[in-house]
Amino acid sequence: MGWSKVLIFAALLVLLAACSDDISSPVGHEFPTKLYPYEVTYDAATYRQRRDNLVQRIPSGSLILLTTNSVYLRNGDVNYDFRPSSVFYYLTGFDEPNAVAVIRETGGAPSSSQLVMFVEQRSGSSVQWLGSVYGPEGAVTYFGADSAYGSWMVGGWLKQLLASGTVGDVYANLDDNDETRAVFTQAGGDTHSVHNVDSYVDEMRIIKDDLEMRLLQRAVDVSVQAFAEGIRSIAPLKYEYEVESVFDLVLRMNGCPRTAFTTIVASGPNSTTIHYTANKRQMVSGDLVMIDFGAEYGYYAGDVTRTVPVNGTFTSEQAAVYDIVSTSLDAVLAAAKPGVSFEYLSGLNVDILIEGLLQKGVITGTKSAIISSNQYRLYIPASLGHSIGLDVHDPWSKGNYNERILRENMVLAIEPHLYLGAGDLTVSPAYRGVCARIEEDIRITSTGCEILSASLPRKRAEIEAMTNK
Ligand SMILES: [Mn+2]
Repeated sequence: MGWSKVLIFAALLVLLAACSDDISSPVGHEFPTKLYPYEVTYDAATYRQRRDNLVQRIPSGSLILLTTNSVYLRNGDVNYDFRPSSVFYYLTGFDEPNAVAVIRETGGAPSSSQLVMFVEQRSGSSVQWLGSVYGPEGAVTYFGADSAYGSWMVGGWLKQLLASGTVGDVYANLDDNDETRAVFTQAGGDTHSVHNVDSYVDEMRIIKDDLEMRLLQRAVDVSVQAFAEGIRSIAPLKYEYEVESVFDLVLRMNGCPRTAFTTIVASGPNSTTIHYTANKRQMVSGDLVMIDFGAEYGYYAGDVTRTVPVNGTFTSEQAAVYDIVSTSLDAVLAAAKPGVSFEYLSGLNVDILIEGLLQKGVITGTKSAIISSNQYRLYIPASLGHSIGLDVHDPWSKGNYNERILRENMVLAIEPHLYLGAGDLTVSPAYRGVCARIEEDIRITSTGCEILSASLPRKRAEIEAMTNK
């Protein structure tokens, strides 16, 4: 290395040191939610805006009570990794365990929100063993709390407030975290009506804001990169978990702490099990392997599926089934735009898939009879898709989401599939046990949709070209 290079290298080190100073907090804790080297995603204004939005949706004078996950025991003295509750995180951006948030409106027109937080405090040997936490000071400085206290104070504080006669009904994240009701009851909350706030927050979560879009795109990008490496690693005689390990490596190398859900690597006969997660079979030439994988980045979920021939070439039956699914996906993506109902897209998907099966002689009968008798559910057992976000099956999945009308900035996973059972006598023998699913993540734009996972090929010939032949 010449002197000029040494100087450039030294200058880079100084620059990196300066960057890392920018993202450190004075309380000796890493800046909130530093998810990727030198990328700061914490955005207090966005979370405040969500709280302001929420208080305008629920009756005036109400109190919103939110808790997040604890750290849960796995076995012995080993804990599961902590992951915040989604509704709590959506409204606070706070990602330490055992915290409570109380949100109230400030009054005025339009009304805005006030946030009181109760967070973990550490000192002495607990800092030595576990590291520092934000503490009440950090909750105010970085998370926009108007006031903050140690977690141990929440019971007394809440009891006093509920007894003051200034609080109307209580809205709590009851589904999001099952510890919220206990906090409420311990504070003598029986005197107040408690409602579930989750459905109000769910309506907000369905439309993604700019911060969410950035995190979702990153989660999808890492997922796509994992597929690019993972598909290359598929070969006869490899075990399913070997392929899974390649996905996991790419995930961790990209700053993602974990997958958004348990990875499915389902080869051969396992592919007929929709949620197969054991991933321990040795794959053989002639199998198809269905891989459903999603990275979690900044607590947002990617969710992508590809179906790949283990030896690099689809058989003619596998190719026929794959192409039917691929044709339907193309049609659904072309039709997805604001104003279109999810029910319409689901119907379009079923029409195309059943027509394809009939045309190829995979099944016999008439399309109308197969649909009206629900026979089609044998081959299309799952939904066409779902919303993704902080949860891989985002709130959209609750209730009758078929009635949902697509709107701009909804983000959906679209996953047409055909599952032809190994023992299904309605299916022509050569096609029994053949399953294919292809899943893309999309954002609804003002005029159509943008495929967030577009850089991962999905056409049959492209998939064949990607495999390790
Ligand atoms: Mn999915």
